[in-house]
Amino acid sequence: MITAQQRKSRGQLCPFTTKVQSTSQQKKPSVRLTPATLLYTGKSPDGNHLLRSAQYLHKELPVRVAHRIAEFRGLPFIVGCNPTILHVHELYIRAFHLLSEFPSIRDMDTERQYCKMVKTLLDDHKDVVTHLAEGFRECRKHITDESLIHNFLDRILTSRLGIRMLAEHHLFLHQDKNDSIGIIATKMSLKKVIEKWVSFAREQCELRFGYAPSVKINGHTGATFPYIIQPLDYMLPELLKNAMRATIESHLDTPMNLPDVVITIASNEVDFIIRISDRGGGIPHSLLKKVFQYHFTTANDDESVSDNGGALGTMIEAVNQPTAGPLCGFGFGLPVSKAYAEYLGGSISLETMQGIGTDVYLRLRHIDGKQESFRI
Ligand code: ADP
Ligand code: K
Ligand code: MG
Repeated sequence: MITAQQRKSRGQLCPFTTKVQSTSQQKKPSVRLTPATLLYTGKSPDGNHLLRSAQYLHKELPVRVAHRIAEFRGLPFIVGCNPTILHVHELYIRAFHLLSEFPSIRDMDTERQYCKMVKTLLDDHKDVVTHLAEGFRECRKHITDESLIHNFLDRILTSRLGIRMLAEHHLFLHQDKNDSIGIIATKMSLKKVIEKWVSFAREQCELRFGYAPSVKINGHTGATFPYIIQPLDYMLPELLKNAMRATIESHLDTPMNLPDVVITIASNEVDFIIRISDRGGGIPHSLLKKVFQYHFTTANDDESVSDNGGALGTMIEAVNQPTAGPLCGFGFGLPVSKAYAEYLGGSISLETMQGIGTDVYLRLRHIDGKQESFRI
């Protein structure tokens, strides 16, 4: 048994002795697809498209997981030793073994086995975001270079989003639906997706306070277009929750007279924009620079982390989400949403009027637009 101290003195960065034959995979570049490729790889009645899709995943997933393992190994020793982070690192190593040792997929029987394994892996990894949030919260005090944690989290979380979208796309290809191809909703109504999360966020507020701000949606409310709903299912509740919480907290003395949260939708040939405007008092000058930092939060502990279902925290554990987990008050809402938006070729920007309220702009590229959107 080698102690952590001994490993440290041997100059190992990370407390791992498990051998992973991932070096060759770590050198391989990942093959990222455009959503258009996912959309237009034709369906064939003999299921040949399923075989080709599974073969792509079979080659691609181990490469992506190997890249993440390399990043875990590059973490400072003190961080890599954190038991929660170590646990996630181990999950990735296990996933790497399962994925890379799976036999070549040449028939539908093997393909079915492969799907089963991928489904189990998705499930095993569902709490990874929460674990990373917890792990880094415990050990970030030892790290002087803030950007090290920020960049690591940006990369692992967006890579995870990509892996999950690809895996779910393949699994969903098995379903025969009129309004979707794999993970792509071919006629997504943006307003409907927003409304789903508005009701959810309002319900959570009502559970906690007994009331919630009303929401108005205007602009291109009739817009429908092909898009991938999963990342919206993460970003929208986070942004709505922030707007509602600010609205409630800045009007504690007039709960029956809350200003509306106003959402404006715009859709054009290149992208679509969602603006969420609240009159929640704005973000103080002194905090503005920090809100996009991982772990920065003004939620106090009793209303957040300890209260997993709390309206003020992240509500996502209540629904089956790709990033499910009690992230309440972890201060992950804005930074993760921003990382996702940028991964999807878009952006999140924030304009605040101190003393009045905040406008958040979520801008995303169309996947069937005039310009290339992004690669998954
Ligand atoms: P959390 O919601 O867990 O605190 P976020 O990253 O979502 O983490 O937000 C970080 C902080 O930014 C919040 O705690 C809050 O202080 C501030 N904030 C975010 N959105 C708004 C908003 N619309 N109005 C006022 N403050 C906001
Ligand atoms: K934050
Ligand atoms: Mg939040």
